[in-house]
Amino acid sequence: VHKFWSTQPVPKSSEQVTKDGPLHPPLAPEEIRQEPYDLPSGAMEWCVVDVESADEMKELYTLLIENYVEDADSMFRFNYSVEFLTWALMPPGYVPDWHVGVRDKETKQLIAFISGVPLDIMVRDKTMHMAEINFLCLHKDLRDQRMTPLLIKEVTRRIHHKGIFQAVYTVGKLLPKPVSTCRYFHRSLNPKKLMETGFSQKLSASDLAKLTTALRLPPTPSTPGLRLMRKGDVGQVRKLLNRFLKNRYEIVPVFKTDAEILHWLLPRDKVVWTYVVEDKDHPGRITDFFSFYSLPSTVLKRGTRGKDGVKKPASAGKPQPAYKSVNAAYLFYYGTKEDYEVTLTSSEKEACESAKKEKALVKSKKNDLIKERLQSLVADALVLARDASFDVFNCLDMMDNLMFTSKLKFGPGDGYLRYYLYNYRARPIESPKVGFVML
Ligand code: EN5
Repeated sequence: VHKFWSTQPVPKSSEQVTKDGPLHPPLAPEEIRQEPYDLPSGAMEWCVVDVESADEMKELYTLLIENYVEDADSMFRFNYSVEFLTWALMPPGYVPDWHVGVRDKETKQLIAFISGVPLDIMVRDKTMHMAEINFLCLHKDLRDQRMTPLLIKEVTRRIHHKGIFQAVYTVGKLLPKPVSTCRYFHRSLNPKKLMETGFSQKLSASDLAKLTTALRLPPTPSTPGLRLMRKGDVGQVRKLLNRFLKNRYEIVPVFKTDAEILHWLLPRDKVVWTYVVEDKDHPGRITDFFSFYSLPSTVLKRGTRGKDGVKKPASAGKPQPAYKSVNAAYLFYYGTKEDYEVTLTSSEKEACESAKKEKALVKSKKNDLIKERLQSLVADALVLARDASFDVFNCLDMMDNLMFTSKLKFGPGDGYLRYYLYNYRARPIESPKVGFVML
């Protein structure tokens, strides 16, 4: 059933993984193929997409806006901006050679792409150098020609040449075999536009008015000391984030240098927003931060789902919408100091019969404080995203996100994101234990 994946170092779909470890050991240099794989037709050639060239980035942008990921009903397609792609593909230590393209020999048109970028990932206290694979895209006219296996094998070959034998990737679809499955959650900021584009359910005028009221957000953020992140915060944010991730989750990136934090989190115009909370009692001390990034989706066709959820012909209803895209903010990393002071009242202490029970109570109270803190931080993120003209705020059910989703009126979407590891078998990870966000 999986002509390609059955040849690759990934667990079988039927396999019950009970022990973590690589499927094969590092390869010796002579075991790694020297030449690029042959393309299926002489009319195509491999190329490197130069991320420093504005023209080539525009070509990549165009390939993706026309051919990249869509939702299950083909109503929306991701529309990554050039600035976003530049950010995603140029982290510290990036390898130009891992930005693999395929061109039509004759016209030089870019017809396929796959990328890798290096990063360190920790899976349950084992830290590994890996490649993060993203933006696999094949022109719609070239589908079903067994090109995808070639793109994957070619980028793998180039990664092997740098002495890296593990990779991480996310896909909406089910393949052999996810280490984790996350679900998308959405929080409407502009319910009328979401409804008119078919992103959310059609409502009557009165139901829409009620919903708009229910979703109203405060005029300004509520957290004292909240401000945009600056360069001087990088060191503290790195410490805070690495500690927060490592303490709480089972698959996390490890930010080895300040340069990586600067790259991934320092605010970038129209790409990524990061806010920190500066402690009023200790000026300069950062206690929390959160970030979100911008990823619009092109509206492909009008919403065809009626109130009853039944699909109607595309021609039914009102005229074509005035909207070309939905502006979505996606929650990125966040962190908070976990050293919350918890003291039990004497009556609470009496109610605990053992030291063990007391410890458990302290732990659950700390957890309640973290939960309240995350609720206020993400509530502020919603306000800031609304003010930056986003229509919807998205996240997955990963990390501690379920601590704030219902309170802040997020609802589950129809999309899932599966996490995969290449050449590393790992016991399944529940979505709240995933601490790694992929763009
Ligand atoms: C890259 N490594 O399916 C691979 N999006 O829910 C990336 N649904 O936007 C793979 N279908 O639920 C990415 N509205 C896989 C995801 C691909 C994109 C995708 C889903 C995620 C999505 C929307 C629109 C559905 C349109 C019909 C959705 C409901 C919104 C509603 C708002 C209010 C609260 C309840 C939910």
